[in-house]
Amino acid sequence: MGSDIETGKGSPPPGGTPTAGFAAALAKVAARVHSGQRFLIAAHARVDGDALGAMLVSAHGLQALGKQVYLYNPEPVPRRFRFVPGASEIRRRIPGELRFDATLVHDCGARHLLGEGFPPPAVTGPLLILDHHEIVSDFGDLVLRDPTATSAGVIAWRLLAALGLREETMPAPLATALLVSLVEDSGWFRYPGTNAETFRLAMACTAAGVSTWDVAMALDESLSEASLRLLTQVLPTLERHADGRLAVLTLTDQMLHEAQAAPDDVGKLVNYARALRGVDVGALFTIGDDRIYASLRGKGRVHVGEVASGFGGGGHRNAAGCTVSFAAAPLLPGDGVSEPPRPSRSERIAAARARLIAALCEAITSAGSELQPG
Ligand SMILES: [Mn+2]
Repeated sequence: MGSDIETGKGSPPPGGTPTAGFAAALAKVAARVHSGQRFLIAAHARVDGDALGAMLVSAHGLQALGKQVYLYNPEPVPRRFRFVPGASEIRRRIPGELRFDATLVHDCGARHLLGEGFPPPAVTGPLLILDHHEIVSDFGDLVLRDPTATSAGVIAWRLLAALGLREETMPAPLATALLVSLVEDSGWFRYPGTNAETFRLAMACTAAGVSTWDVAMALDESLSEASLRLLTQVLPTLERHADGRLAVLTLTDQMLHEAQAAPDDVGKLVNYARALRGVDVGALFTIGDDRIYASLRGKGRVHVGEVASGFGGGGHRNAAGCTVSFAAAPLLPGDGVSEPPRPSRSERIAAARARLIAALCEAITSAGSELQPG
């Protein structure tokens, strides 16, 4: 104990003290929203608690300001988030006749994360990006991004505050959505991204009447039995690499089938890998039809967002994700007489896994084994 504090590692970033660049972007985005009337509210596909919470912060806030909103996400809302007021209003399609003055895109650092069916500019109007990712490939017409913000919900709130909403009179449905975004992206106020602004906004949420226990019950105390059966399938897949500093768990369709589980039941399996003593990076490899989805979690020493970006993904220092295709494998060299042998599916999966593991081991090794300041 104590070494983290002595080296300054893990001390919260300033947060809540936006840079001059952020303040300028905030003024521009606020002016754009002020002058518009109809807004599309969007976020990255496969919504997590922050993406969904941030969308609903904006939706409730803009409605309080007299604007019209339409909420869109290409996939169904995971069961554990359906209690958040307004979640049932999220639609998977946009009626053809709708046109928007602008679209607020939440918690998204890259265009492709919006999904393939994201509507064209003629429908969306300008894209206003409200984000807090550090590793991004920029897109959108105006970008409001602060990597020191705990969650995208915080950015959404800062915009509403610039438009005149006040913490003291936060509507309860908005406060529920904001608290969900805060607790999901801060790990209930544990991760290094937790700062004074996180607690100040959480206090405003509780003052608005939101119960942390009700939120915790809905998010974390309502597991399905299938999710526990799935745990018994996934935990035995544990592998350690890099002298134990990398822990990998693997999830396959077969395991979901055996556990009679749905994707909703996967939950936060990757955290079991990270939580092990001696681990710097925990990973969950979900094997899809033609790609591996890698969910990466760090403890501060290794920048998993940089590893993910090497595979076209992105995220934060301690939480990131990427996909590695194993569909388009090149033909192996043949003997020139018979058909060249094609690698089997399991060989292609093994090759994709090996690339991921090699990149993670390299990042772990180059990060060194001593805690570095900052
Ligand atoms: Mn987020």
